[in-house]
Amino acid sequence: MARHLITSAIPYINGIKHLGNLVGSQLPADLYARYLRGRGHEVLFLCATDEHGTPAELAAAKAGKPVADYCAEMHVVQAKIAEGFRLSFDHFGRSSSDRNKALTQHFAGRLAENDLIREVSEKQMYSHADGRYLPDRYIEGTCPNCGFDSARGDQCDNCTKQLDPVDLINPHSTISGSTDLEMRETKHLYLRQTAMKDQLDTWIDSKTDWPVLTTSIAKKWLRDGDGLQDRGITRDLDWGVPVKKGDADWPGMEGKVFYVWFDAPIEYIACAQEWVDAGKGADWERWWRTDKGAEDVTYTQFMGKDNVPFHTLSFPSTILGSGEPWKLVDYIKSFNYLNYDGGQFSTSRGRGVFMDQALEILPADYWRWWLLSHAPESSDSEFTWDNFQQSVNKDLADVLGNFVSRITKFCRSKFGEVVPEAGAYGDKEQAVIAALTERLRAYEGFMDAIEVRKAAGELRAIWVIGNEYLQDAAPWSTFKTDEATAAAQVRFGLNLIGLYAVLSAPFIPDAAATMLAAMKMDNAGWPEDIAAALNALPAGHAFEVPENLFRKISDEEREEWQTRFAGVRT
Ligand code: B3M
Ligand code: ZN
Repeated sequence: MARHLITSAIPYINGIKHLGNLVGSQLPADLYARYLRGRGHEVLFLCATDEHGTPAELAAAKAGKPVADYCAEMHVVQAKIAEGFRLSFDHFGRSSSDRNKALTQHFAGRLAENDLIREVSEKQMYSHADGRYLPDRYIEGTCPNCGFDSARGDQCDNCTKQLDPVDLINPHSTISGSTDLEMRETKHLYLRQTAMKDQLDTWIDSKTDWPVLTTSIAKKWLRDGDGLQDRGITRDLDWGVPVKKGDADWPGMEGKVFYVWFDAPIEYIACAQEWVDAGKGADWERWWRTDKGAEDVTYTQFMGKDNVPFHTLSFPSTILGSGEPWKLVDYIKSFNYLNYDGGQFSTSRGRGVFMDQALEILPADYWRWWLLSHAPESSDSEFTWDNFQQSVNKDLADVLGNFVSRITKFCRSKFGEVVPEAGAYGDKEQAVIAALTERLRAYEGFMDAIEVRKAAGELRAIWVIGNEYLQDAAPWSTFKTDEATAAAQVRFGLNLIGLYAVLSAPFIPDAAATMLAAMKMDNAGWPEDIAAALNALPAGHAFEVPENLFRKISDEEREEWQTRFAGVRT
């Protein structure tokens, strides 16, 4: 048994995420957490809402609410949706927690002591129309790196380059649209990432097993062009973690807060403290402090590609620069983008399916299966309603659902709702055991490597084997001439359901729970040995025919949904 710390990028508090966001971080992180738990490992799976910075301020202003109230409400909304998708976080924290405040100030103090912070008097964009400075998302303009015309003040969404508001060409205020901007002198703190360059370089180079997507982005910003830059880590905003050096005031920094991307990753640690505070755990240090047991922990982070620079450069600078024994990430799984029906998901235009809407039309498993089996790993991928309908109707309804329904109903009609006793497994069953054993090892290999699509492919193949067996053995025909053999075939099929439940649970936890409940199996562990697993249900064991596991999506529904989600959400 190993110990695994897993974090998903923490979603911004402003609004509800779309399916593209979900498949880029939280969902695959949940898949991995469920898989590792299923294999008997000790897992701490953390996520939180990212509550500071301009996105939160802008959204609260739009909603006409004080920002703290807005965040508290939206946290509850997001937690509920996460539960709806069966995201099995051990804790869903908040970056605005007191724990994160204290820890963020602590890190800043340590970095200052280690001479990794410099104070800079600099020019910032001041908007006359808005009567305030315009940090980050309060300002948009053309990216100096790639020419994209709506790059934000802190990052270009097109080329992922980290920016400062003053870098933008033709900037304007996103509050008023005003271009009446003036550069004014103000003092800020910079994290001396340049001083960390060699350490980061060596560290990234040592990660030879990381996805190319992760290391290529990291190396690009470490080595290309001007290389790694020092980063401003404070902002002229009201909402955020007040700038302090540990517990002490920071002269000249009164009224300023830390930049949201400075405190957000620190929440990964604070969240473990919140988990203990909530009475769900006893000891957070054994997960996060290498002097307190965390050297045995394997730490995996999940995120979309736009978040990679912050996790490969900025946050490691904070951790390494502190000079304290904090756990560094061991593996970063990053994702490309999921597009929507010939274009992009768009939060502002309401284009695509958002997490709350998805659950209104179909249960979580349908979405989980499609999203994970089409995860944008090696390249961007695309959601189309056609493809979604086909996947659900074929993989879930025709293959898995149909298998479970046929075997249980046939058993009920001929032998009753108990596992039949007669007969023994023969050549056909041995062949299936051999085929499944091979597929299972491949499935485990892909899950261990977090190759999500390939793992889904193996799971589908495992389901298909059962269907083909049933077709070939045809107990309904066998029964006419040889009741004992038919009984053995049915017993084999019923046992396959239990096996499928365990193997499928990381992808489709609700259907898996229904299957286990129907077979009245509560303590089904991971099948180390397929032959043994397919003898788990003894003759005479009672079961129940479950409700249909999945329903099909009709052509009318597909068309209706396609129109409905084309871009009108208000
Ligand atoms: N909140 C970006 C996002 O929601 C950002 C991730 C923070 S991870 C520390 O996509
Ligand atoms: Zn750009």
